[in-house]
Amino acid sequence: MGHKETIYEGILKGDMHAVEGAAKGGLEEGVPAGELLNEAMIPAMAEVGRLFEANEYYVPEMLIAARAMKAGLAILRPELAASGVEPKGRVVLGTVKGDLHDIGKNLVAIMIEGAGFEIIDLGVDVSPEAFVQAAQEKKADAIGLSALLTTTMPSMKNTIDALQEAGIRDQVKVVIGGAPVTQKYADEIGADGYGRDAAAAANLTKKLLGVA
Ligand code: B1M
Repeated sequence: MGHKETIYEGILKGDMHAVEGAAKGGLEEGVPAGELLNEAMIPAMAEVGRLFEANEYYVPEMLIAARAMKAGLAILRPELAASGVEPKGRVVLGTVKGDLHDIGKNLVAIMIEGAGFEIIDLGVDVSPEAFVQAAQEKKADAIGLSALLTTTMPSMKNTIDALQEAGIRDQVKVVIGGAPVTQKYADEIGADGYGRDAAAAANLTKKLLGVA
């Protein structure tokens, strides 16, 4: 089995050691990190989602698959993000309050880092106040909000409102995304843009911050 197949199968089985080993092996053999990500990791996670929706996987299977994916991402991260130049701007990123999903957010972080920005990753379950505080302290150029649950999407609007109240809304661009999020929702809550996936989020950040 090749490295990509091992990564794919390893994520489905939740075998983090297999995924780590294959990610390292692939890189050592010169397989581009983006190829390992786009052709093995992301499709594997999509399959996990399909199996969950078909009631073939339950939360424990999802959890160990997610852990395996994160282990693989940790190996790819330096390769994906290697830019070696001064950051083009600072982006505060997090999954909104009440939401613990971070796989997509971590991918967005990697892609935005890869586009040359510094990422300040606040993790998951981030309150509007914490986003505002980080934006002020780090002098962020943009804020990225991720939500995977329809029930946590309103926290995106709450965060934009909190930025407004703190008087810094016009100093930061707000990019939102996550499976249930749409451009329509972004328009409704006054976000600056919506990224369908991690690559779109990185392109949008570049565009909004005027980076070629
Ligand atoms: Co959860 N979960 N989960 N889950 N989970 C979903 C999201 C769900 C759709 C599954 C389902 O029912 N079909 C469903 C949400 C339903 C809804 O609200 N409409 C759901 C549910 C219900 C739940 C729980 C409530 C389950 C329970 O406990 N009964 C619970 C909630 C916990 C909480 O957050 N408070 C829960 C828990 C979990 C786990 C912890 C077990 C695990 C998360 C582990 C982790 O993240 N560390 C998990 C997982 C893995 C999933 C699924 C299977 C996969 C999510 C994922 O990682 N996808 C998911 C089903 C699915 O999506 N089909 C599901 C892969 C990832 C690469 O894609 O995150 O969409 P995604 O990110 C993409 C884009 O959306 C976009 O770019 C990314 C990369 O291309 N993107 C952005 C994301 N953020 C962005 C930000 C941007 C721009 C683009 O700008 C800043």
